[in-house]
Amino acid sequence: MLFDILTLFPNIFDGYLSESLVKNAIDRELIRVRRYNIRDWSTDKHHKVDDSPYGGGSGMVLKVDCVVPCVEEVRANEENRGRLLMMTPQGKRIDQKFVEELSQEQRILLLCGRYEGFDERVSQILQPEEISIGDYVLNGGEAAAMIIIDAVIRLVPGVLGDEFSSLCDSFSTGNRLLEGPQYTRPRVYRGLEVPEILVGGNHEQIQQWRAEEAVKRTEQRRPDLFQY
Ligand code: 6GU
Repeated sequence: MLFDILTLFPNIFDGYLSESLVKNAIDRELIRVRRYNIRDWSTDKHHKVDDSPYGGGSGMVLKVDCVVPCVEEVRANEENRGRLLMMTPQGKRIDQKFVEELSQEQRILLLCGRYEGFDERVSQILQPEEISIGDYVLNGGEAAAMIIIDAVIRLVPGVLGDEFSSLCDSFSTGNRLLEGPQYTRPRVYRGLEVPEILVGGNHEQIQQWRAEEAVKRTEQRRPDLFQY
């Protein structure tokens, strides 16, 4: 799976891409992540990428004549044109179902904005899928792009050690429950004991207990997910 990130701040991703599961997935060539600096497509002698809005108002708007050529060139550098996602708080709010859908793609392009947003003609010309990660405003789309990559690669075969574990994720297709409590050693800490049933070794009973705890927790914390 190939991710192309188009951003004004490619270095924001350095830490994320160089640690843990993501690094491992890249090293094992299960995913590829390429970054492009939108500024490299500025034709202006000062490498300007934004300008003040027509009609006045605060903030700066990303210039259509940088963003469109950037996306078009990056898109054309592979046979597969990929799925173009524009990060914006005005987009469709994504969920696990959308993430599952993305995990089936060969190529995903993540267009990250900064400042007050993109010139409207970027959307008119490129017709990206505009997506949001929730009802709050970020300074830029970069954090959202990392969240999307993070959620999607869990579902790419081989990325997690245990294929089963992403199938059991809360919010996945076929699972509308939060997970119940988990414990590891020590068995007693500050007087708090691990539930007896988990150390008893009866796997049927343990499964049963976990299923009940998952239901309880979902009822308590996310009644909106819970359907009887
Ligand atoms: Cl995807 N981008 C920005 N800039 N803000 C957001 C967002 C995305 N999702 C929620 N807020």
